[in-house]
Amino acid sequence: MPIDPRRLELLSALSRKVLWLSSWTIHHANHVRPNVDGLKVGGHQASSASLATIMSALYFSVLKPEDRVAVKPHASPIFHAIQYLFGHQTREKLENFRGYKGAQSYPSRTKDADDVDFSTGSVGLGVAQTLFSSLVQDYVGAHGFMNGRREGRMIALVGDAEMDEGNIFEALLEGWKHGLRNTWWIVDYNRQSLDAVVREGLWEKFETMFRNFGWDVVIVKYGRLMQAAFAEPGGEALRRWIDNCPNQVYAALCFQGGAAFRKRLQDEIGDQGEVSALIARRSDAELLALMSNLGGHDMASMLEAFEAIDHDRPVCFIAYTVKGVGLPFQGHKDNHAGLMTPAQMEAFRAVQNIRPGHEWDKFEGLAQSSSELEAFVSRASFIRDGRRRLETPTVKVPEQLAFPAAAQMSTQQGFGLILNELARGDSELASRIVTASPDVTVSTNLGAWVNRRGLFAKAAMADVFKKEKIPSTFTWDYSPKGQHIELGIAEMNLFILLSALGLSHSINGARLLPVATLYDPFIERGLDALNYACYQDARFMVAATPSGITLAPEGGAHQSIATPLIGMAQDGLASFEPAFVDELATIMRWGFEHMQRDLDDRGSARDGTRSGGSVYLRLSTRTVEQPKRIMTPELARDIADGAYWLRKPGPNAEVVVAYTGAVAPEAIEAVGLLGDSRRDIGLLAITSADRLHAGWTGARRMRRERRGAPYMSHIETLLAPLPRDCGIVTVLDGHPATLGWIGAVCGHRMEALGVEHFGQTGSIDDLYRHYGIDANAIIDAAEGLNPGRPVRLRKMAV
Ligand SMILES: Cc1ncc(C[n+]2csc(CCOP(=O)(O)OP(=O)(O)O)c2C)c(N)n1
Ligand SMILES: [Mg+2]
Repeated sequence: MPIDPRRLELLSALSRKVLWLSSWTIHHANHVRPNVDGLKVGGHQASSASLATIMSALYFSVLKPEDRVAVKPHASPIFHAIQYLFGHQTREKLENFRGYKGAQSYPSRTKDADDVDFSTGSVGLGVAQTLFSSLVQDYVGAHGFMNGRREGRMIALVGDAEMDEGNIFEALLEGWKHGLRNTWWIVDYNRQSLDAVVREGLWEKFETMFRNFGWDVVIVKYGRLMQAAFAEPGGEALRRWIDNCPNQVYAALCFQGGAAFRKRLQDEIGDQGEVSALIARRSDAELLALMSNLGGHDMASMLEAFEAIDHDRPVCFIAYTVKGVGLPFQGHKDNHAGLMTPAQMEAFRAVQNIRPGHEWDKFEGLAQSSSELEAFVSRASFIRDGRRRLETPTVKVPEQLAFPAAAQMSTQQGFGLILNELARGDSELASRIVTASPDVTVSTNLGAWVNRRGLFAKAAMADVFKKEKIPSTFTWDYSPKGQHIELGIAEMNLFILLSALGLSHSINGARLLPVATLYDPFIERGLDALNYACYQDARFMVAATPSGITLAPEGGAHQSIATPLIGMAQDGLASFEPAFVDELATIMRWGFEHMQRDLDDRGSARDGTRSGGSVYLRLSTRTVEQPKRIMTPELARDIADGAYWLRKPGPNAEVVVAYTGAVAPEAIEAVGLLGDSRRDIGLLAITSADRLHAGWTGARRMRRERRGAPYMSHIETLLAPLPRDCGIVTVLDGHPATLGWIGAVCGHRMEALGVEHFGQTGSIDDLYRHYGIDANAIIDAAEGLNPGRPVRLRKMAV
């Protein structure tokens, strides 16, 4: 269907306006707003210009309210400008672009006020997030959670150099396995990266690769001006020249301008009658307009490309563009951080007809009437349903999570048992849990849950082994009602999937409670994706197991040391390392509520800790004797807050041993042996170094801010009664710095034991002795801190 010329004209005008506003935003940040740092805001102007037409086409015309978009990080000024025209972004925040509480340099779900769908910034992640969000939408639909909401398309605006990020390819594979639909990736093929011009012929690689994965590929290379010129006599020769022109040369000529293009064309094509006449008919300015009229800058071509899609298969659009188009540094290989000088800005202002003092007027300088433009913008279907964050009621969490008690268990085993109990029941909580694992479902004890709840796939697929009656512990049945998403090994995919699942309450209006497993050391493999998931406030629970050197016989390569510190340092992630299964059940119960709690910047009234977020459980395969006790509400609260006395010290305490996780038996044994020679010893069970530390720093901050207020953190309350000369020995199977701060809480001398090197294999006893976290090492440390009567009995080597 031909495109209505009026619509085309209005959209083209808006795209010019958006380019002006984004340029002015950046100019303002550099030259108008007092800039005390003298720092220049770069990296946006040229990248943004690339996408002005495409994004205007999308937001003002093509997008539906149910669509969700990940915008290329450096196109953020264009995004903010579009939102400004919709009335969803303020002039004040644009004037304060990149400033304190101003519009963000990269679109941010949590920090921007203008309805960002997905945070981007670390290139590659936003792209893959759209793919996983589409899978999550399918999951939500298959489980009947759509609530009448229409299916949306998940759309990524992708930089061509962004395609170098490996996580995009990992995601493509997963998308193919899961029958991806409703996903559009629009590659801004400006053939430039940050440093330079990209390799020749990349588009061919993209094309074959996407087709290979079952995607539709649409190449939008020539704009309308070009197409008209190709139809003129001699046009074919011009097209051949354009097709054969190397990226570097084309970019350089775009920068140099019409006269340079003319000279180059004359030199290379020579005097060939018709094509020479075609070129000669155009002024330098017209020739430059023609040569930079690539598909991605041509409103009609982009609208046609988008509107021609009549299926829900995934589509990759490769849109040819010029980086910085329309600006003085267009095509220059150094333009990534390019800024217009004040003089260039004045020239640009003149071309755009912007009167001084009217820079922020919405439709200033456009030939079309403001009221018509305003009406057109307000009719955009994108904004039809209002703001885009959906509200979702929380899912009730039972008072306690049950598990069959046993005298000896590991936390990993307990995790499997707790989920198995949930899977047996019919609670609402269980119906909203989605599990996921990157090919370690069975080895992380998720098997029992999967046996009961099944694997998710859009089409049912029976377990052949079961059908053939071949005995197997695990049933591998896929169906649309399944509640486990099995992924390939790539951990990046796991965390991006968690990010998508964990935003479902806001994106799809359907609350899901994602629970994932992976091996603890491989957290580092997916760390950036984990960080981004937290940054955009996705909510999930991740059980990382096995961990530390405790997995001794498994081999040195899988041991993890740094993960407790990652857990502490990662914003938005509450980390726990329980020793016993009743602690784990308490933490998971707390976690399911924490995952659903709204973020409150003020934090908890006691110590300022965050009110909601995701949860990281660092678990172990070590079988440990379990305490027999009743989980009182006080104990449950202490476990969630991070610590409790397993043996409460008296008023004359000489030594306290504080441990975390799988080394509980060593700590208990050391305290027993120390007890022979000392009267007053304490044993502190630390379930979360992270929450303890956050509470401690939070309470100090609150006391400073509100002088005299009686804010006390949990760890201060626990340690305050200890005499000043009491020594504290901390121990964990992880980096000693995790607990190494505890002496500073009330000024106690301390010794922090932990693991600083890894890679050795052996039995748990061998390795604990080797790395100095066994009972004897704890005793040695205690004696070093507080010399008293020496301990007579030592743990004997076995
Ligand atoms: C993971 C990551 N590495 C590096 C960067 C720094 N960086 C920002 S933009 C960019 C180049 C982007 O090129 P392209 O995707 O082609 O976008 P263009 O600027 O050409 O539009 C780089 C390397 C980043 N943001 N994220
Ligand atoms: Mg590029």
